[in-house]
Amino acid sequence: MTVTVATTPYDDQKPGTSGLRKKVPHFQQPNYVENFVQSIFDSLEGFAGQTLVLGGDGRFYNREVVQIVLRMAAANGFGRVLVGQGGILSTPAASNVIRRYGAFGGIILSASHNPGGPHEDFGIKYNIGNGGPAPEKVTDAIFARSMTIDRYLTIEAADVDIDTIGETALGGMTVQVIDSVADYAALMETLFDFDAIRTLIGSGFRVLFDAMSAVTGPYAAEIIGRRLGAGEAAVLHATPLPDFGGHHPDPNLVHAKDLYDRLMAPDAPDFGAASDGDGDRNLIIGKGIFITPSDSLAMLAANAHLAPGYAKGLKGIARSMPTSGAADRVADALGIPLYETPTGWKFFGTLLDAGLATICGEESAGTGSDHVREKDGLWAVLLWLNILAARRESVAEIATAHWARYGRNYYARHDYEGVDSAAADALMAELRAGLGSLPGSTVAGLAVVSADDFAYTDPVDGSTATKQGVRIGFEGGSRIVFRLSGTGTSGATLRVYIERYEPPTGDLAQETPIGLAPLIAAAEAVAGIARHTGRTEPDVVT
Ligand code: G16
Repeated sequence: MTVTVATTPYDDQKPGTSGLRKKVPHFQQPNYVENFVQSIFDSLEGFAGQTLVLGGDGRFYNREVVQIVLRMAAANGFGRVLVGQGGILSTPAASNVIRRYGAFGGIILSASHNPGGPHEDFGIKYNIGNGGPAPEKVTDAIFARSMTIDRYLTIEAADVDIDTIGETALGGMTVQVIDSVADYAALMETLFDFDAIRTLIGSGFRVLFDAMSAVTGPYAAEIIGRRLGAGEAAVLHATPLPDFGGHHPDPNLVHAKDLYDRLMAPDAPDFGAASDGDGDRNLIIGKGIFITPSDSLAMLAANAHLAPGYAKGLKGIARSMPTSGAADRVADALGIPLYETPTGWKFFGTLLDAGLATICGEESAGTGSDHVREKDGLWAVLLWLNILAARRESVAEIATAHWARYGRNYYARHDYEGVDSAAADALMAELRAGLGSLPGSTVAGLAVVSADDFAYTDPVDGSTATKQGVRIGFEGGSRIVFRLSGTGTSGATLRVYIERYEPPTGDLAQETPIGLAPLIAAAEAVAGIARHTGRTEPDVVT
């Protein structure tokens, strides 16, 4: 029986870069989850009798929210919900399920790479029928509705068994519990040459994948461990835990340091990789060499034709603005367009749907293609393995040859986390106010040639996004970008992206911090990071 429950709005349910992310106790406030979910449903039209996909990264509170959403979906008139077994679906797997079964949309429960647990982070995100994150016009509508909401709909019913594959009736709706891995693994088999990768691994090539006690464990165990024959020991931290074992499931050099150390050791495996909480990010480390996400995008794009799914070539490449220009050079060489979008995978959706881009990537450890509408951690790992199997060269050899041909974009991102929001806003405001006078000036000895605040017009639907990051260009093609993260849950996170291009004839083997030192000094000089935030060092460098 449908029940209408009176509620009052919360004023902080504005989705960020990727859905609504808050601390668990924040989500546990009375009606907080219900308000947001009802605001999603109230912003959509035409879903009566349709299918919704539901799953999450298994973090603390996942199972409880699955039950809340199931009851509300039934009350709101969905015909069927496809839910991953145990409430588990990686973000790319959820995107695939939405597309494969022609679902109306999906709700993904995740705070991505943020830590999990009773006092850590949780998140709710809505994806549309193309399988991708809701575009801003939808998230704006959800937020607007959340500000006026006065009731939500649910049904009185016991919890559904979400651990057993099969169908259950819930009110007038069917709940179908599906295998979390099967459809995704089948999709990967259509894109990559599993035989060639199996042969590579069979010949003694050693792979180590760190699932970081997060959602990719079961996916990697099935695909890398079983189907590709690397064995159980090739997948570290393979069991998803509600608190990710107390770690940040963030595949970067800080939080995946153990993996990094193992790949730098004398007896290192040939290839190391990791993925994040919800399985959409990736970290790629070859024996003795870390590949930055921006370089990984460029190298994957340059070699993608070696995988069966991309043998016909790429239609275009898209990258977020702060991502380095390494992929631009590959697009140039391939004679295909390069699209520069704001940060947020949602901005790639229209380009992928319109067939303008095949491969997309972001500096924030995300790469993916038109096979789904999310970035995809395991996909990137498998494409790398396919390329390694086809070229029979090491990661280091592939990277060195790439730089020798295209030049190298030295790149680092400095994150200042948990900064006082007012201080971070003041820093950005001051930067914006000074943009007009920067070109032609010199900062810490470097000549500024351009300065602006990135604005974007989507070439497909004409939608616009402004204030997407302050970028300062220097003579010789170096660049610093400043923006505030849209995914944090406490205070503000200032991101400073630093890039310097070295042509093929230049020094391609510098240590990155040394290569970037003059720009790091310029970032401080132009933005007054220490003056505004009190911080003299970033918390995380990636
Ligand atoms: C999300 C978005 C990405 C974005 C990243 C960082 O990733 O999907 O497109 O690059 O956040 O965003 P920000 O710099 O605003 O924190 P994820 O993996 O957290 O879902």
